[in-house]
Amino acid sequence: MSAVGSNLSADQERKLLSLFNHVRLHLLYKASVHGYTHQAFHNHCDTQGPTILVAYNRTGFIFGGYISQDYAASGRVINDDKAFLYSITNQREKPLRVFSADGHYGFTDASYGLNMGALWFLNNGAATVQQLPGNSYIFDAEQMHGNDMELTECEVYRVEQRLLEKPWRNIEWEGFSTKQCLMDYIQKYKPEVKSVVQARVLLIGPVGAGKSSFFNSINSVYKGHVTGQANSGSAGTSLTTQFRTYNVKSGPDRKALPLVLCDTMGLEEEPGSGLDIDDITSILKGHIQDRYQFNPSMPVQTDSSYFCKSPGLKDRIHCVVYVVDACMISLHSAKMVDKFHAIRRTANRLGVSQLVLLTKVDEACPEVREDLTNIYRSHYIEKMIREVSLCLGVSQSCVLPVKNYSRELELEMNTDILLLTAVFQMLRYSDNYFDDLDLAGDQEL
Ligand SMILES: Nc1nc2c(ncn2[C@@H]2O[C@H](COP(=O)(O)OP(=O)(O)OP(=O)(O)O)[C@@H](O)[C@H]2O)c(=O)[nH]1
Ligand SMILES: [Mg+2]
Repeated sequence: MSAVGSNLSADQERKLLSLFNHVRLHLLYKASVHGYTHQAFHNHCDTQGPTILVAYNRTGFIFGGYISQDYAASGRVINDDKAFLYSITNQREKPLRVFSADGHYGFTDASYGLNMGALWFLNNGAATVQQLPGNSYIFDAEQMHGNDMELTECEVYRVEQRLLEKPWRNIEWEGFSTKQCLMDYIQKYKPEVKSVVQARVLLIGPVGAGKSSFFNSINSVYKGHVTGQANSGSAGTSLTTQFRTYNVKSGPDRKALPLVLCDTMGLEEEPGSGLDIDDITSILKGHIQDRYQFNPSMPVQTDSSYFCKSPGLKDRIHCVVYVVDACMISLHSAKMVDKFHAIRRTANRLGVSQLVLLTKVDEACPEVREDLTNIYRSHYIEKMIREVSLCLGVSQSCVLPVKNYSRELELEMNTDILLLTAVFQMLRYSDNYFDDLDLAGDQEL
């Protein structure tokens, strides 16, 4: 909703939404704020696509019209077979809905307010509705508005589809065969450099973004049930305080995958708290070893027993993954964004490939929570991917949405497919790093 507040109660909104499939409402115009005038109405409502007008009266009815075409003050009769008049009251659970009698007429798009034949809203620049019974829409006036034509408020909302007609990124949701193909690819993956047997992927992100949960989720997929080796949960500050390099074991012989997931302490805005930028540089270069205890007020010292003085190529980070909570993107402060940029500059300088993992997509979008295969049809997730790519300065193809396991006990096929697709991309991006190496240099490592 915009800054101007809606008058709809939760129950009225629920009933209004029940007239549609998977939509959300965006308030465009509110008569008590913008004025009961034609100009104000058209200034706010023209060329907005599908809209619904919501009129309120003292008798407790909310009623109005939905049109799927633009307002444009064209003076023309608009055919719109999706248009309807409706009415909602506390007394009825189901809204009343009336389509035009001829099945074609929608509304007359004139320079005054909404004219739907039988009902004209804001026609005379006043808080009243005019009625021409039987004109295109046929209804009982008592049922429509309780014969109360005086309005206490009038709002217009843009009706936004939550789901795109077609997914914008292709993913095979074929179930077992897709999951097996991805698992096999990951298991058989070999870095293109002979001194390296495992791609080393670093997970970095704000506190609580889902870094440890991502490792747990991948580990769960290969274990066959949901498990939680890495501590995950919610605390004011980062729950993870050590640098951890996790192997994922697979198959009956529990052989380690050619992948190491490196978990870190969460980033925090304030200097001297959370993961330190100097520590990130040391991790990227391969200096910091498993179980190093981060100290936010001081970076790793070269005399620490966890400091590796001459790391090999296998110890360096081959792909950095920024882990970002899909519900928090617009809430990140400028300080946090600056931290991301500083890390990106270091990773760029060291030639490390970078990806973004967008977590908690189930919390961010109800349609995705209901069915994960809606992920690339969700308007909201698509918008978040655009926002995060702009904010971090990466291309949208680098952003991988996932749902981590958080409250489930058993695996779920589509969750696994999305998680494994993310790992697949991490290995491909690690290959970019190896491709870019000076192989003569690799001989020494
Ligand atoms: N619904 C949902 N919850 C998630 C998801 N990922 C993580 N969580 C929950 O978010 C909380 C934080 O997750 P963690 O994995 O501990 O986050 P972290 O990034 O490791 O956090 P720190 O180590 O504290 O920096 C936990 O309660 C998780 O269960 C997700 O994709 N969906
Ligand atoms: Mg953690």
